[in-house]
Amino acid sequence: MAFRKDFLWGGATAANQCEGGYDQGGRGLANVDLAPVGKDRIGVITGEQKMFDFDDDHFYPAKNAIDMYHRYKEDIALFGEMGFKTYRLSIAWSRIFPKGDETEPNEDGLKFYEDLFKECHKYNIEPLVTITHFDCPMHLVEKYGAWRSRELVGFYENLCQVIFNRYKGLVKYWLTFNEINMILHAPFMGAGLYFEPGENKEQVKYQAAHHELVASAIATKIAHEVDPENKVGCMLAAGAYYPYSCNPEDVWASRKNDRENYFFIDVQSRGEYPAYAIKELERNGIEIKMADGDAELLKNHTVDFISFSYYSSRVATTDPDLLEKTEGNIFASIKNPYLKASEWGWQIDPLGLRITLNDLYDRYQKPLFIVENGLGAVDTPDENGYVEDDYRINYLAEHLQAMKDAVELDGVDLLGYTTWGCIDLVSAGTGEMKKRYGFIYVDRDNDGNGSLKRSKKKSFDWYKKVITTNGEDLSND
Ligand code: P53
Repeated sequence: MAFRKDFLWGGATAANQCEGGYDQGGRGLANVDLAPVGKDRIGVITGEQKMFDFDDDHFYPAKNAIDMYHRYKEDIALFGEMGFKTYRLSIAWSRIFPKGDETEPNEDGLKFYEDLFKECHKYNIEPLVTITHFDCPMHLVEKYGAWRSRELVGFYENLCQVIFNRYKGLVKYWLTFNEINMILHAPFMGAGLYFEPGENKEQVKYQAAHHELVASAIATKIAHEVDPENKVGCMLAAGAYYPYSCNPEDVWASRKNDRENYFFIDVQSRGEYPAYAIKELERNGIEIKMADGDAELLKNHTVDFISFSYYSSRVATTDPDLLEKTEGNIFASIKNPYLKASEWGWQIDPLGLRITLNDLYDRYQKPLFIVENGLGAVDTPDENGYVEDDYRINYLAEHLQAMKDAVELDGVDLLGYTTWGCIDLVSAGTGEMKKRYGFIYVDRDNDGNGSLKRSKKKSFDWYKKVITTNGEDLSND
């Protein structure tokens, strides 16, 4: 058998993309609530366009999302029916601390997740909890400039103290920051960073990243103190870069691009700034202010495992004629002529998953966890809400085969696999509902219309079989 007996099969979601209930239970407003659908989304999530409150000209899909806030019991029952061993979800920071800088947490918010975790355990589902999946309370954005301020480290520490203590015995797998490298690509969505005109963005981003890295080390420290059973992981938006050609310039370009992302994990896993990053920051005139004790924190509290999302590989070149960008993804990459792409232009590369698993395992020698993978596609349900999503089954089966090869043939140590958006939810990149990843269809459209009714797709039973056979049977019949 390729996979360990206790392999953690499951699915993944994020609070702001599924919960809704944005003003319920005392929840405060967060950056992620303020990303509208449509042409202004990119400006907002990249921190170029200021959107600190709702206005009447935009539709904000995260406000209500798929209303999991009220429907989580039904949804978790369906995950249980599929045989999930784990369910990855995130805590909305502003449910626990509505403003972010309070000393006392909001009991309603704490209770909500406690009930939710208990519901998971009813079905023997182990929660895998992302402490922050892109969200930052708006009060922290407005008063402190979000992660650019050192004070965020302390507020995040408070959050961790509270949740580790409260959920002791209910949760043991934690991720500190979702796709921590997203801060470089979508700084407002990823870290609440909005830039004033003329600001040195690189300086701001890397200082904020330093604060997150220190906060991540502190979280790891506290998690281990509160419960030695706790396992803490970092989380990378992964996908190896390929050189477009064997021109050494292209090879070098791909290495440099990989390092831009690995930088974060190098710190979280090896415990110090890597030499190449120190040099590069210096060359670019970026100065990171470190507080006393930061180096020790980073060194002494590295992560237990490495988790990552994988949707696609990427391509790098220095040839300006080839710089025709792929669409639909904020990770710019040129087109790979050997690959097909999804309806949103994301290139499909199962072998790239095996390559990425090997790269990460070679580099860190720690257990890995694939916490996002999947196909965003347009689904057409019949009158009962049933979708024959063979395209999704094929995508997943090919990626699972590649993952199996990495474990069986290459010896990669893999803890588990959670598909992205196991139930249809709001897209982070585009804000659309139409870009669906789920085994469970949700009746809602891009404008927020629909009954929110849940129904099983063809892939629902397929994934159930995959889990029952511990990944031995990937066939679609
Ligand atoms: P969507 C790209 C753009 C935005 C978020 O993305 C991304 C990525 C891919 O690396 O990251 C993750 O919804 C993220 C999820 C997100 C998922 O990719 O644009 O952790 O929140 O939904 C898929 O199709």
